Amino acid sequence: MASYYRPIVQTDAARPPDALPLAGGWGWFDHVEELRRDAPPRLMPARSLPPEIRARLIAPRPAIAGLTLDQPRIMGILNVTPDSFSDGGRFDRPEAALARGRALAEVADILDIGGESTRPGAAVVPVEDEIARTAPVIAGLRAAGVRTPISIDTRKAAVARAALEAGADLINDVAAFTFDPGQVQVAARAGVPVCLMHARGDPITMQDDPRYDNVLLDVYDFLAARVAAVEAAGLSRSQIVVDPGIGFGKTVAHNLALIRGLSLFHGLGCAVLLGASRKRFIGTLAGVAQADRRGPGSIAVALAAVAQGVQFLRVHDAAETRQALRLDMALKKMEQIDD
Ligand code: HH2
Repeated sequence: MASYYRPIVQTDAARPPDALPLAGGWGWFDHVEELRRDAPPRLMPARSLPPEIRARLIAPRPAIAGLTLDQPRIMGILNVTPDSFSDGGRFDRPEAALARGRALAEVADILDIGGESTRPGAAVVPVEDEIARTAPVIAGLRAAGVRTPISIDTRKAAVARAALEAGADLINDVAAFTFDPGQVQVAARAGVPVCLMHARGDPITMQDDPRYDNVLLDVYDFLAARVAAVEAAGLSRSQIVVDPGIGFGKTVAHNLALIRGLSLFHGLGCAVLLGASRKRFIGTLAGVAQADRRGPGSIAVALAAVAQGVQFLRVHDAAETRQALRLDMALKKMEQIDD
């Protein structure tokens, strides 16, 4: 049975001389947790890691869409939809979407624009409608002088193509390029970075009793296979972001297991993204029914992800997350303090 290695990430300034840097970022590790399907987890020193995994864990991640990954990056969500689970209908008129996009660009490192809700139970949006919702907003932001990188959140090649033509820089696909066979070619031809997210089933059925043998290892294996597939289609591993897909075919326990184990995904040699913002498990655990009141719980999860070296945080509350990150980075001695 295969072994998987999860670095035990630390950020303390007191660091042993043989500690290894994690992915060129703010974390380091000198121990890893060895995980197997047929045995209990075991702690082992990082010096005993297989060389290939060691190399993937420590290699600095190249910039993605111009963003260096030596610090956590905020991906601000702009849903141009009538029905997204927490902000549906708020920004689906072009003027509202543009105003929101310009405000978000002030605080987020990258904007993620989506025209199809993928909340549990959501139906597929026709391609023309999805293009009509997203491409004009991207073009409008560019025309207004917004230079912040833009990600298009879509499963569909035609939508991604129109978005890239309008000025988008990254394709974020919640189906990890399994929904539309043309999607990978759009990315390969344009040479843009991509985000591959794990989902179990499609949005209509994904929350119907999801089961895994071992959720952390199953999601890791899925992402490893998808990274290999898009690499084979011509994309470079250094331009792939991986995401365990919180809430996409997962129970509360599955989501928690994935968040606790996030640093495992650095072993894929890719930047890691987490999208937990305002999701249902936060409401369940915190007892908050209204999605737009789940900001504090979302920030708690975001900081837990940063503690595991996660490079991208996909969030609704970008300004609040930025504030929390500034403090977190200052406490980790990552921020220049001038006073
Ligand atoms: N979650 C949503 C949509 N896109 N992309 C990535 N990479 N990771 C995620 O976790 C993720 C995602 C769902 O959240 P939201 O966009 O707020 O809602 P909706 O799908 O209802 O528009």
